[in-house]
Amino acid sequence: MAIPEVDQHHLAGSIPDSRILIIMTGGTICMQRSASGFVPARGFQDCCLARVHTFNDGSHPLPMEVIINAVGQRKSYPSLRTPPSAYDRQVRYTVFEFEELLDSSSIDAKGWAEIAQTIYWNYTLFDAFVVLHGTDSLAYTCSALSFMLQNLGKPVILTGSQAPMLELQNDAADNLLGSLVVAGHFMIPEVCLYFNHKLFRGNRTTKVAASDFAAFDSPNSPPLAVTTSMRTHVAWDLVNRPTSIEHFRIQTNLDTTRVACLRIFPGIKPEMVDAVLKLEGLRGLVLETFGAGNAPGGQDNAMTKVLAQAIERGVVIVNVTQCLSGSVSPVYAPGMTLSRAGVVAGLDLTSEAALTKLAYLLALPNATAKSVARDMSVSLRGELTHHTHPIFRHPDGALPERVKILTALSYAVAQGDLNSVKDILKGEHEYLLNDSDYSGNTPLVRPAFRTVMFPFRRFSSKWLRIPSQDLFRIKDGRWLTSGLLYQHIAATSSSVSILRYFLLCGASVHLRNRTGRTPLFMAANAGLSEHVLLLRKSGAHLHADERPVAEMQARRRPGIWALAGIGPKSMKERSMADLVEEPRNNQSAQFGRTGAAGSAPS
Ligand code: ASN
Repeated sequence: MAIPEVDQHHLAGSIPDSRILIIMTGGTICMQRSASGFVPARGFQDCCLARVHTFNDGSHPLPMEVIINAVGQRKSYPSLRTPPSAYDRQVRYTVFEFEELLDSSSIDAKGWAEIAQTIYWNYTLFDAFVVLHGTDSLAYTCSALSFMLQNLGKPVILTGSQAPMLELQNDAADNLLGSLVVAGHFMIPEVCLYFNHKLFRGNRTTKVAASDFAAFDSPNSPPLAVTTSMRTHVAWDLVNRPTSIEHFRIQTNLDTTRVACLRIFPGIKPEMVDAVLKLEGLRGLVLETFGAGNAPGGQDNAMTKVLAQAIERGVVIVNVTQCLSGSVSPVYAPGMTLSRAGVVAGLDLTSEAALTKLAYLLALPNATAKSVARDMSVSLRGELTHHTHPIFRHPDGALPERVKILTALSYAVAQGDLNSVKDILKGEHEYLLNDSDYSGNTPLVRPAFRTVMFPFRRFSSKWLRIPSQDLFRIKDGRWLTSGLLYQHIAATSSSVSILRYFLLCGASVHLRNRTGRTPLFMAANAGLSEHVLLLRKSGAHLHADERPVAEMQARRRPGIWALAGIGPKSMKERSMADLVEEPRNNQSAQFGRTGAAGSAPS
């Protein structure tokens, strides 16, 4: 039997490729000159990428299949492979172009739904998604998608450029390559924006420059990652992860036609505000106020009355600041008056996030003005800052201390001892679970020895054999742990409750170890049906590269592999059965993954 293409690559000694779907929506990045100015042009992969060595190593990989509609129709697209990165990994990708390529000033909720659906249909076929988009409305699209994609377990990175890829001097190549490297190497399961060497949480961004290459910023939230020279430094303690046992799903019907945004200015007339608030059908208004959330007027002032009457009629009014950074807080009398009138404090939401969040919340089934007003001040996807959130930082611990902790943890997992696991992870050590990536994102210790013996003198008299490559990697001369260890060991641990605990703490079900195996594969291979079911419930699926091997295994043990998603239906039918499942509109579930990075369930 022919060895699958990816395995041949694997046998050559490299880390398995990452598979990325690039979704092209338009924007300057793909534009060409025309008589009427720059306009989007088709054929981006052939024109702009195939001839450039950094985007094409010339290895002619097989085509990639892309699902192009809700009934699961697949189409093959030519794929390209980047040369190996500094982390010794190659990224294989294909560009899927939307039928109509847009200048992003024309995008609306329909375009956002198209992006969300394309990701949803292709979720199990790719490791990550890069969306190419114009910069004008990019921050709005990032914010909208962050709410539309629920229980997201894989990276979705949006980017674009200020100058087209085909211009001699451009930022397009750097932005796209940086996005591919981050998406293909680091498990950051959020909707992000990559621009000018920085990765931002998408719903915190705003466009700050009309033509500078440093076009975006996220003034109230530090970047999630920064690329310097050949390395990417991820702020793992800031990364949000899904922390509920649920599938990825989408909500596409945003109520954008009944929300509006109004900027207060000195001398603005109450009648003007009233006219906006009385627009037919209006259900939500983002009010951009001065400083810490102040607007003209006093207690019995006409402006305050206009706002209070609208709130009485059921319009949700959200107060955000016109300032680039900082939060709305009722410290001054005018701000206090607004909140007494029922205006919701949007804290440090950007206008883009406030507007799209309103549209999202208003479209939820059973949404009321009261529920929307309440949820506008709560962080759903890290879009605003709760000052009470705990933040777990990575201490620059010396190796021996970390080894002790890790060794104890591995031992407890291997023994199925949940109480010890909780004890070890408690408090400051919870950051360990967030310190995970696609194995190989930094050079792993790749010694000749496949396993390492760790002494447990402090914890026990025993020694433990652990595959070294799953334990440590070295980054900039420092030893760091790989979170892979826990998911993978837990997937085959005798205790399913440890696996559940890790999942509720935000452990990723999609990470693969150095041999390209997911926790689901390992659990199925070990014949652990309860573990397999729990992983599937949490959105785990076999990686496209694992399927050929899994299908062979399924001939011997069909039962367990059927639970993992292989047969008795054909592979195609089964993955489609997963995919076409209607997104559930379970409101309580929407808020299941909102905890701060590293926050653990009690
Ligand atoms: N007008 C362009 C767009 O948003 C601007 C850009 O992409 N730099 O599509």
